[in-house]
Amino acid sequence: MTKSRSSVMIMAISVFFTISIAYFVFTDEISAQSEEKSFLTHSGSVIRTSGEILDPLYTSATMEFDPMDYLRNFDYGKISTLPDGTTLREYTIVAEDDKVMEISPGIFYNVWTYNGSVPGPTIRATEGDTVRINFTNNGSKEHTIHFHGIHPSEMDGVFEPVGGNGGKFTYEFEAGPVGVHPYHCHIMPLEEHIVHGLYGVFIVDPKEGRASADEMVMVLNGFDTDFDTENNFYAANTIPFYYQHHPIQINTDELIRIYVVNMVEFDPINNFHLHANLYEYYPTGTDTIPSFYTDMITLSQTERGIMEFSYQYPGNYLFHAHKVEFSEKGWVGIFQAHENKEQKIEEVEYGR
Ligand SMILES: [Cu+2]
Repeated sequence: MTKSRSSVMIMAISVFFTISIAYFVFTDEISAQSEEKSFLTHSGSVIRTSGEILDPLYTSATMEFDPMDYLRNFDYGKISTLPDGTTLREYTIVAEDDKVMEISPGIFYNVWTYNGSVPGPTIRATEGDTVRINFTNNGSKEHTIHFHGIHPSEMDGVFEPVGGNGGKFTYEFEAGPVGVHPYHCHIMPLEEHIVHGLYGVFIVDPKEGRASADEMVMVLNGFDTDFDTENNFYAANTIPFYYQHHPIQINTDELIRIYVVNMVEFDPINNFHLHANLYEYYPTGTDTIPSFYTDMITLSQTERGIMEFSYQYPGNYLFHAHKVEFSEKGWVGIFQAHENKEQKIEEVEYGR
């Protein structure tokens, strides 16, 4: 009787201690997980986090980006014909500066976006078309869109800051010259507005078109996630290593055309090396005759051009920055070439 009573007592005490320990352990863990902290970014925005600076809580402002979707996505605008018979292309671009994107697993960064994306949409028009951009700034700061190309001063997106919280401006100009051009915000401090993601690509096609090809856009970009004016990550199209883990599918004997734009800040140069092949290179895409036949180009800030090539043999082919630091921090990808017996490559020429 005494023995069983003491057993019950021991059991009761054990249960009490187990519950107490569990209470302290779990409540501690629960409070650690649910504890939210505010983090002030150098851009002045406040991000709520679960305690780790690089681990903000997902919110409605968390943005998703699909580099495979971006790669071959061109925005030709809403097309209509003007009274003089020329083509009008209208685009809507909305700027925001409160989005958070997981640019690498566990690395969250406050991105500033055109149409909710970094880079913004690839605007595409034909030489001589009227381009009309209906711009709304839904950010908290002033922003603009500065297009590279030829246009009147007041359409340059420099001296007409567009106020936040719904400010509007209509950019209108004739598309030209033929080529591939960047567009980006031009509010000071410029570096801050660009590196957060306010940039995109503007393609002007020649009236006679180009030879049919599998066309892609690659924006070479980087992210300074610890705000020390040095990039921590590099990429072709925003997400480090994306095209290495998700190779770009292409066909052999098919012309590949890449519109490449270097938007990396802080580092004076970037470059593009293609494996087991060479490409025709048209700097800025303005000429109809390629300037180089090479496997390596070097690009400074906003330098860009058009690359054309095809693969003869099926297989996996790397492309990457030959500045090894950049490729080791994400600027690397793979083309996976598949046998293509039906479609033979066509000569690249204009006027067809
Ligand atoms: Cu801006």
